Amino acid sequence: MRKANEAILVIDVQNDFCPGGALAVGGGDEIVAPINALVPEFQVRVFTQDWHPADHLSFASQHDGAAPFSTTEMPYGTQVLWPDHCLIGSDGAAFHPKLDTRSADMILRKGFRREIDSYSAFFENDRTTPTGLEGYLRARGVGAVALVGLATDYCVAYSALDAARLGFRVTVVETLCRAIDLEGSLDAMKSQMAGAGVTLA
Ligand code: VGL
Ligand code: ZN
Repeated sequence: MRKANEAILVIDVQNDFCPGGALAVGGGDEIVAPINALVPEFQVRVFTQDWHPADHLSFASQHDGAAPFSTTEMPYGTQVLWPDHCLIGSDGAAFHPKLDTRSADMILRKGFRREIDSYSAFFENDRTTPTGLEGYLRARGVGAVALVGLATDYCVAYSALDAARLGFRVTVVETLCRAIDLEGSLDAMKSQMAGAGVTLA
């Protein structure tokens, strides 16, 4: 059993990020069983769910002529335009059916506002609008977080960087993550995480 001040954050293990999904991450389903085995070791357990309205502005479909995986400038910076994914209430937004969510203390949804994406579990993509997770963890006495899930180079990495910036001790369990890896994004985010003091285990 881990110490009471250590939390596990299970990031976006949802059907759309698994093989067959709208934004499938290679091998996304391989991490489900080992995550199920790891979660019970922690006394604080948060699962996140990417949760978008159908007209979300991170979708290429909302921008005339834009191809999925191209980028656009938003008021808060550069945004990748994704295929439609994780529509609120859809099967694609549901957790992987084998993920044991009974063990979750808290399920945090993010990305539900049309105008702004939210890769991180802590802040929307402006890096300032809080999701409330920091307060939840602090209120429970958490000082360290371990991250697993999808995708290593987007939602996991942004969450890890924000957690480090907020002063949590942060470990990314790389073997229990899988990456999208768009144009070198995996190497870029790994070096950013290392530079921010995140432990890659
Ligand atoms: C994610 C792209 C778009 C993720 C979510 O969970 O890493 N990536 N939305
Ligand atoms: Zn998304």
